[in-house]
Amino acid sequence: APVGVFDSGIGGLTVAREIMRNLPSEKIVYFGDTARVPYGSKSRETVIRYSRQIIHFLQEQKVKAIVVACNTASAFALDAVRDELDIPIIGVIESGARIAAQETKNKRVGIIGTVGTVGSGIHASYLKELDPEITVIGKACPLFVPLVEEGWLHDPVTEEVARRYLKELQDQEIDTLILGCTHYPLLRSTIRKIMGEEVRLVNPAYETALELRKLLADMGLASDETVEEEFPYRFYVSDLAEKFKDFANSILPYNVEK
Ligand code: DGN
Repeated sequence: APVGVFDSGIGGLTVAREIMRNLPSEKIVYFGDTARVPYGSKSRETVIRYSRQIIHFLQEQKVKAIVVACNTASAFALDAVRDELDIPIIGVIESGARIAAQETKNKRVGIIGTVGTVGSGIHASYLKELDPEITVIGKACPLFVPLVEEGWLHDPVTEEVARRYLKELQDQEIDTLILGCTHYPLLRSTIRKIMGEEVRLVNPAYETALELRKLLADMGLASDETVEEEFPYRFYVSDLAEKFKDFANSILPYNVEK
């Protein structure tokens, strides 16, 4: 059976990409809610309702586990839906927080994400549970998502916007920064340039893929055959399939044809 992955739109492909790289035997059904993106500026209730609908769809596709690839949906909906399901479901917040707690030496961790994710304070609660001495400094960077979707990954305008947002964090002496939004790993080099080499950047997409691998192995759900189908990944979107396809082809190591 495939793994179900969903996101508010195209950003979750950064998570799907890490699953493809690190769990090459797993099939994936991906759902991107491109008709209703962004989730980052919506209320908790709305994000939970959308997430429930998508989970229902993925269950109809007979997935064996679900990855909530969207940080905002993980922040708002994961706890609400976990108990309603009889298959495992993981989000992108816990794994990122866990690695950040392990990595930080001075116990000052930054988190950047959407208004919803940063406002939820969920990273701070996980991190403080793991280590009460950790101080968490959050900063919402809402303009990053449209800049990435415009394809301006290495652009002076994006760098200028990033400098403005990250200025606050530069004064906070953080040694670890969580890229708490699906799109941000694509801005990694710009963020690194501004924050400097000393600040460890945590990519929750990668950490979540590793967590999924462990979860599937522990539950005896891992697929041990090499995927035989020519294209083991299926993508569904609620709108603008062409735009999705273009973005997918720009970041995935495969050609998505239809
Ligand atoms: N996928 C969302 C997230 O990771 O928070 C970003 C896009 C959005 O819905 N604003």
